[in-house]
Amino acid sequence: MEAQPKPEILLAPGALDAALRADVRAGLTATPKTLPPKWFYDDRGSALFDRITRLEEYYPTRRERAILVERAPEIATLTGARTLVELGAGSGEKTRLLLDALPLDTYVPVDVSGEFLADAASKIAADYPALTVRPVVADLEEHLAEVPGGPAELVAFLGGTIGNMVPRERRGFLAAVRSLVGEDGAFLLGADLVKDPARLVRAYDDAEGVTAAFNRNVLAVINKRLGADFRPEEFTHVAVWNAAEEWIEMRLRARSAQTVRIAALDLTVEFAEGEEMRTEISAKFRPSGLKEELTAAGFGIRALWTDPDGDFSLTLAVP
Ligand code: AVJ
Repeated sequence: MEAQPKPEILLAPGALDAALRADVRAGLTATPKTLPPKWFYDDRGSALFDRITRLEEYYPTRRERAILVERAPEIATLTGARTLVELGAGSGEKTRLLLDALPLDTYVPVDVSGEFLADAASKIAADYPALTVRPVVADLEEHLAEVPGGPAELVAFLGGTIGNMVPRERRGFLAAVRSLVGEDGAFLLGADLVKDPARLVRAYDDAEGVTAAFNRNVLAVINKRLGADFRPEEFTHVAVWNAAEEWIEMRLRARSAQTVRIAALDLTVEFAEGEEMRTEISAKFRPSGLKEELTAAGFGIRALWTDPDGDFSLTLAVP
């Protein structure tokens, strides 16, 4: 039996808590109010996201998996990667497609949630006994430069999470990934594509209300971690397509005028009836734009694959 992989922790103690406080204070005192999507993912939020990925309306996970199933052998031949660094390591299901296809000796899952990571890493370690698993707890916005890798590594950022960043954030992030990849690595990026707005909105406003519960859960997270008294059921889930920016926006709309107290911040916030607070952007891309952004960050495009319906993309970028 392999020893349990022990996560390497790049996050300073208390750093996440400080980031949550700073984000909530800045977001709730801004006009319009906003909250970053990063805080959706406590245990309940992660379980709700997991349900989202299996919804009929939410196509990205299935489409990306289909591309991976088809292209994993090519990714293996084109990169010959021995180390896989996975940024924002998911629940591991798509990861396994890469682990099965690549001649890896090391897998480095990187995630901000230590518990989630330790759990996912030990499952992988148990199923791939010949693989060295080195989980790293890190904030992707802060610690990319310190993530350990190795020569001939493949850095993967799957799921379309790049869509959570605005263009300026993407520029900084892609530049940091470019440094991480070095001169003989490669970068595998999953990104959702622009399509019929009605389908996009449905993917973010499902009939069962799972996405609505996921969206409201951020209020429960703030209640629990910062002693706030949000009443999540007093907020309506809203998903809109912003055609100018080409992103989906999720918002929470106050059903009534209300006052919310955030004890840990000594902050009181007023909501007007109908006031909307943005909780997530999920940018959708065009292949041309993806290529431009990657090229601007210093990458060359080795391949850009989509599923047969052209819904989702997987780009293999190289130095
Ligand atoms: C995990 C950021 C890729 O943007 O599609 C799913 C999150 N939000 N439904 C996405 C999400 C609402 C998801 N990402």
